[in-house]
Amino acid sequence: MERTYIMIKPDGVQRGLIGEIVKRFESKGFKLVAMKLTKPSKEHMEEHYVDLKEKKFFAGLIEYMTSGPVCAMVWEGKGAVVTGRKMLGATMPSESDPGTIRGDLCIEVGRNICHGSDSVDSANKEIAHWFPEGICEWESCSKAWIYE
Ligand code: DAT
Ligand code: MG
Repeated sequence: MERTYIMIKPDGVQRGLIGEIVKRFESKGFKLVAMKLTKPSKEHMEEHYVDLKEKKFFAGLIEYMTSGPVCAMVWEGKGAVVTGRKMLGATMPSESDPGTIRGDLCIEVGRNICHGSDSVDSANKEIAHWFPEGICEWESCSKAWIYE
């Protein structure tokens, strides 16, 4: 089953939005298989966003992302990567549709409250980067009521 790395950024944690975001993924039918609150180091965060290191907003992005705890999660389910991105909404909150997490809950790109893997390949890399200890394998009793 596909897995995606979803992270609530420091602004989402500070604004008390962990429950709201977790609720959306749970209600959808995805299964939570890893979760922790952690304050990432600069090096750890730079590695996570290594593909953006040439961008002019990179330094500000790292400062923001290391300014407080993040809620790191792995969610599992059919199409979790693509659907997870749709649930987050567009990167720019001004372009995120109402009904999406960013569309409903934030205003600025530099405070867009959540991260989601953009491909299965990056999900696997991000899960290994954030959860080197591994994830929690478990069977959900609602599986037969979510999948046919
Ligand atoms: P996403 O988080 O939707 O995958 P991304 O990977 O292109 O988007 O960028 C990572 C984060 O960097 C994004 O969530 C917020 C920040 N960012 C992206 N574009 C930006 C910009 N033009 N100005 C400021 N911050 C930006
Ligand atoms: Mg991205």
